[in-house]
Amino acid sequence: MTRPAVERTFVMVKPDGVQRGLIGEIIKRMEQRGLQVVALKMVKPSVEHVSAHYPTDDVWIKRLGDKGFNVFNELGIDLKKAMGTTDNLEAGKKVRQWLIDYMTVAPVVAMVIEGIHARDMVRKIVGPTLPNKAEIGTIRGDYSVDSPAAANVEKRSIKNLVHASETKEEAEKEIAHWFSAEEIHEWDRPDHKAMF
Ligand code: IDP
Ligand code: MG
Repeated sequence: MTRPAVERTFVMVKPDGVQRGLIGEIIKRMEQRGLQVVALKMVKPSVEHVSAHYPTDDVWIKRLGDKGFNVFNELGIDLKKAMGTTDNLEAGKKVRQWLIDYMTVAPVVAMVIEGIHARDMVRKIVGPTLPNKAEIGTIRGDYSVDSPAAANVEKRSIKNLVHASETKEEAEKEIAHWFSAEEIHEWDRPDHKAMF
């Protein structure tokens, strides 16, 4: 952690990734890019733990509502019919609850990933939130197909295999939420000396 470009980020294989046997594939894609696992564990999280993992502020919840609203607007689907509301905060609250239900059905694999620009690198490897819009070559683009149009009408979260922190603040909060300092390891990958 001595070089300024080296960052840590929090990554989690979600229950669908675990249930589909994709733990190894997901970790492989980060390791092959030159990122390093510095903490790792399988956990069956409680509702309370998952609820505290996701932000509770209105800005974040509205953004969650908007992700589905944008898709419904694109498809010309009536927001009231699809989500029961035209208010992005109300819609976001519903999605947040579905997300907590999804994240607690099976174990997850939580990890801390370290490396050059680790947050951005991991988000690129994972791909954007909506699997139907994720590019081929990303984890979500190669292994998932879900969309708000499919998920929201069934009152469930989008299944997109992986969670990855979006900002520095999110990464710091999430690492501390899932790992103690003793569970995070300082170690060197000798091959990285040939990479950067
Ligand atoms: P991210 O996982 O790409 O960072 P966020 O916007 O932080 O995406 O949303 C958290 C999670 O909420 C997503 O990964 C997805 O599982 C779920 N989600 C987001 N938008 C919707 C939606 O419109 N319907 C159902 N689930 C959603
Ligand atoms: Mg997010």
